Amino acid sequence: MDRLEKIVLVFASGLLGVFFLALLAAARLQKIEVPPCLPPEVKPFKEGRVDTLPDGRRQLFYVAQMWRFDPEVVEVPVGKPIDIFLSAKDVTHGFYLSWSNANLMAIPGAVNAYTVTLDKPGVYPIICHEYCGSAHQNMVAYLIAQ
Ligand SMILES: [Cu+2]
Repeated sequence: MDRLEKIVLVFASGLLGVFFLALLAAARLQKIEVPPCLPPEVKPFKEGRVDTLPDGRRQLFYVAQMWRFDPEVVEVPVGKPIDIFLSAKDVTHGFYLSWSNANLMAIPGAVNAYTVTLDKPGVYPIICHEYCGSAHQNMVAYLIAQ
């Protein structure tokens, strides 16, 4: 191997290491974490519901189906964590909670989850971002934070 090739190889490897460390640092600063596995007792569900835990924490179980989310309108407290569980009845749908990092796929037979805290009061639309059929654009629900 030529000396220049070795230098380029060492430089490229070092740069790769710097990029990787920058990625880890950015993820840590942004508090981005790999989502944890769901507990085994969380099974796919067919009906949407809202649970309030004894400490006041809300758990929202959303079911996506052509062309709506169930539940459609939910009131949540501002500044408290909200656990979102999501499943689908028919086909794959999307779930994007506007002005937040909650962006999930609703997959039939599976449950996806995310925890979000809404710090400002307001109406947060939830939209389907996966084309799921002819009335896909009507698929919207609302979280009302107050
Ligand atoms: Cu959809």
